[in-house]
Amino acid sequence: MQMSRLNQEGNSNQTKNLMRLTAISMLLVLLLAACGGGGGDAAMDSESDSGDSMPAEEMTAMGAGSVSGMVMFTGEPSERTPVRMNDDCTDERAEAALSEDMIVNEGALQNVFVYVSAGLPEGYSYATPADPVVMDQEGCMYTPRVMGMQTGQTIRIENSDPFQHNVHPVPEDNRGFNESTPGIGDYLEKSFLVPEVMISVKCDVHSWMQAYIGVLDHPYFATTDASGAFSISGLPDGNYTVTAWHEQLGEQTMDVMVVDGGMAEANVTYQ
Ligand SMILES: [Cu+2]
Repeated sequence: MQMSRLNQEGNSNQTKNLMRLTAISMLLVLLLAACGGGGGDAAMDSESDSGDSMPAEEMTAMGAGSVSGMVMFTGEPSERTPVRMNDDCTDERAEAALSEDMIVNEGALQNVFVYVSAGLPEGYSYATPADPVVMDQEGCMYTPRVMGMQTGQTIRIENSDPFQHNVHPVPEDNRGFNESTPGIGDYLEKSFLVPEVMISVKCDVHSWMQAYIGVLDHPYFATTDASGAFSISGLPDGNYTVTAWHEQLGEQTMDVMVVDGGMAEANVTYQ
């Protein structure tokens, strides 16, 4: 009698745990889908449900302020040219890829990595996001080409192509690697432990493949979109140096002041 009650309780606890796990998994799947996180199989860590909770001393460095702006290019942009690929790759694509080292849309410069490079309050550390950042290899190009992540955060490098890519970052301060993603659905999960802007990523099979990853020990970074816009939020009040990095046009810095949790505007012009 007692045994069977214990068993029942055990079973119902198991059922509860199972339901909880299922709910968490479903939430993660929804979140991933909402972020447009591409295909691949969903081998996920179901314990990463507490991504938003941070220890108190890390919370205090977060603020309500932001730095937003536009990055423009005033020169004559060179025309984007079709990327020459091998047959495997062209067969995989609906249309030819265009070069991405300089993407200018009506004067707005895309793929500029913008980050806070000085001025953050000292003595704080910033929680490492539980969610990975995702980079895909699709049609023999990296998506995104330019991205940021935090030290210790996981980067999940997916392969959406039915053939091999190898992933070969060449950092100076971090540990590099050179590993294969043999086919569609394969992925690597890696992290970088030291701040480094930028880490160049290449594929030794397809020489034109190129990506850049900015690694920082704080969350205050962004990449300009097709309209040249960026926004860095969650900043405490203070005076900051913001640096903009572009793979062809180099770096620019500017000073901004965040007051009363408001928005500081920081526009960058490359000539
Ligand atoms: Cu490749």
